[in-house]
Amino acid sequence: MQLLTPSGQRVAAAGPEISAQEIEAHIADVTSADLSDMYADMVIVRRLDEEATALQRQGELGLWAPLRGQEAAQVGSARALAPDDMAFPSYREHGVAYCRGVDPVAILGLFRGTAHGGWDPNEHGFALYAIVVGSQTLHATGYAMGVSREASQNGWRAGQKPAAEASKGRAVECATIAYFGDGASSQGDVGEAFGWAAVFNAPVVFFCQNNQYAISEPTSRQSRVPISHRAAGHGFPGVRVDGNDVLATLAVTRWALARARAGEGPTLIEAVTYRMGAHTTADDPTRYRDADEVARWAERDPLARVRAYLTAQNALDDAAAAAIAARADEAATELRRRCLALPDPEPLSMFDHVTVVESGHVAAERADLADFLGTGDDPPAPSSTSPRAASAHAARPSPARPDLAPADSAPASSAPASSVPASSVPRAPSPPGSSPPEASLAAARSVAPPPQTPGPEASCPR
Ligand SMILES: Cc1ncc(C[n+]2csc(CCOP(=O)(O)OP(=O)(O)O)c2C)c(N)n1
Ligand SMILES: [Mg+2]
Repeated sequence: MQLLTPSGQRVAAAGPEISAQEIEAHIADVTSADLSDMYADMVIVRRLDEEATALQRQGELGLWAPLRGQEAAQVGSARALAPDDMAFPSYREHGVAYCRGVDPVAILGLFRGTAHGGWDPNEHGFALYAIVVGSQTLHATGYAMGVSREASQNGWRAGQKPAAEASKGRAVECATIAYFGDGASSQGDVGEAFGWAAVFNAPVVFFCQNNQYAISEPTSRQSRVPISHRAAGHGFPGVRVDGNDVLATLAVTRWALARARAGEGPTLIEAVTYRMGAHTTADDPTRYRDADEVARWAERDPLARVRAYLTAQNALDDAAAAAIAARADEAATELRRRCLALPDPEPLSMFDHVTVVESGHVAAERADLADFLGTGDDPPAPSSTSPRAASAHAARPSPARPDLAPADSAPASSAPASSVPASSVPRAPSPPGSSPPEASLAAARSVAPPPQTPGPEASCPR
């Protein structure tokens, strides 16, 4: 389904699941000014993405997953969300994050290694990034099932109408959306999420950005049919939309979210788009795809068509476009400044929020790192003579920033002896139910000795 052609022509669209009338009804309120705002979002998001890529190339981020080419799929779908809706992203949804009000520097902290999460999912209706491909579709389905249950327990909410057929489920106040990729569609988790969402009529939208690749694997290696067709086998609608068309993406996502809110259950949207850049900055796409293919997709650029349409409508002139570009540059400069100012965390703090009650193997890893940093029980050997430290350091590339240098050479990384003495490192959690989590955590921290010899848990793969 497409509403804006690559050259910026406004066309009508309909599909087997949605009539043209229905689609138009979902965007009847969208003015040229609204579309211009979405264009600005896309320009800014692309510019921030470029800045993050540059920061990675300069050694300031460990990795970056560029979104270039997917701006319309992300901005169009995110702008369809209501504030109370909940989005479950993968690791490339920087445009959705931007629209949900997540501070871009919080995302950079994740890729710089200064944060494990970076934002409060409840505050933004935007869960933490999921690196385990496809896992977030299960989280989203579970969340949506919880929303349904809450609605059932509380009865109909004010302002909500029951679904036309009561058997189809209850109306809910907030809908859930799960973002995933074409590659993720082959994961068992995603199939399970589809199955559960279908039979429990969960108010969830599965939003697949088919960007044509899962790292180097083309979509043809994931499915013999369009990914949207998979929904039929589960008993819910699947829609294929031009993911480089922000207006069509907005319309289709609004339609699917409305179905969810009305108690009509899940929808699968396949947004057909293209990852213009590398999978991540650790990838070289020239090894597996032709320049011709990239050039063909560049002609379908999601920003260019909106600009062409708005220009033809006299809703965006060169001066207004230049002002948007200047805003984007300012945002990028500010992002860089704040990224470089992010404080390095105390190294052992990485273990603090893994679980409520620390498990034995996390405790062992904590002790191991404390030992490595010279804060353990054993008197720290001079780093220069420590074979483990020496080999670890030899294996690490020289950091671009002196303050990220290995522990023995960087005061900022050398944890003070008082930070977490190894003698207070917990070994194993208290039995479940023996005490409230906080109490058992405190008890575990103060009582349990560190493992003296690595047990089976301590030898888990790193
Ligand atoms: C369960 C799991 N398997 C493998 C990986 C390694 N991996 C990271 S990204 C990726 C490709 C995912 O492709 P796709 O779902 O199309 O998303 P895209 O990166 O294109 O946005 C893979 C296989 C992982 N992170 N998690
Ligand atoms: Mg992909």
